[in-house]
Amino acid sequence: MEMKEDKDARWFELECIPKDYIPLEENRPQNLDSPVCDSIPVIDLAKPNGTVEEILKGSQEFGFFQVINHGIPEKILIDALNVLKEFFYMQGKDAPTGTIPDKKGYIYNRSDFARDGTHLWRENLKHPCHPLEKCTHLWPDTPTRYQEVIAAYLVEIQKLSSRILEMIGEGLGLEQGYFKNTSEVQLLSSNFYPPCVDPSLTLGISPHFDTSLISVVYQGGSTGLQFIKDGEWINVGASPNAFVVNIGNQLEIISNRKLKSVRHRVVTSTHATRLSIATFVNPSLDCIVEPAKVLVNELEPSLYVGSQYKDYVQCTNAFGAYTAAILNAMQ
Ligand SMILES: O=C(O)CCC(=O)C(=O)O
Repeated sequence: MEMKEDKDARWFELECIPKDYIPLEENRPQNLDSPVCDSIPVIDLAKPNGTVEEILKGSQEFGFFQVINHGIPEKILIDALNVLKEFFYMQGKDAPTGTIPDKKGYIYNRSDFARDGTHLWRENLKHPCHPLEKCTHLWPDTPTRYQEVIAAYLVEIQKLSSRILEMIGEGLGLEQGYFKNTSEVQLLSSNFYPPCVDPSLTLGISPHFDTSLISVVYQGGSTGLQFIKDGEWINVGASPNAFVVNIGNQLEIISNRKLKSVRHRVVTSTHATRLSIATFVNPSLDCIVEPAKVLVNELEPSLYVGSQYKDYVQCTNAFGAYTAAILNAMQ
């Protein structure tokens, strides 16, 4: 690996890609010229009618949709992206990575590992967020504005995700407030993907499904997020000010597979940096997740056996190497 001359160069400022960042051939990004998908619904939440149907359509056909005119002040979004950018830039070459559960309740990782053992081309910060008032003091305290800015962001995400889940519930024919006391914005995972000299060789995040009910991603108009449709990788595209929402495994179960949890990944770019803030809206840990009773009948029998969300997370090792630490922090 050849580093640039500059003694302050970061780990990604390389002339060529180290071998341990290159997955096996069959796991590499392949076709990077995938079409930008212009047919995932971009839903205007300020519209008086039709939003529930559009959300359902996006969730059934693609497992993905975007929302605009969501009512979250732009300043809150920009502040959140900026404070995270500052956080990632402050991490020097020697910053400790990994779990620091005794000191702080967050996990920072520089180029962590994919399940196949190769490094991902990203830095990542994760922390629990529920209940907010018990978590904020455990998050990074530098930059000094971090806790305040991210707490303000998460209050808005809580409101937005409740609104979206309520609309999904309505579209599925569930009783009003179905998700109200059983869903939580549990985890924030922020990703910094620096430019990479050869994006065909590396992955920002390998293909995966989310274990959430829904995931709400703010990407500030950047690209790189892709999902699979009919065997092809499709770019989500970048609508500035929009949130990308995708259906996770728990909602696929509750909807008795009427809604789709879809595999997705992040590819890198030669010139652009991607910074994203993913928030996972999950069932409460002790919640039994199973197909909603009103969606099960003789013609459409239950496709899943119910299980407690906590057990699901443990059995599927939902957060990889950090599953135990994250579960611990969330209890
Ligand atoms: O949008 C991103 O950068 C990644 C979102 C994602 O797939 C994840 O955090 O699991």
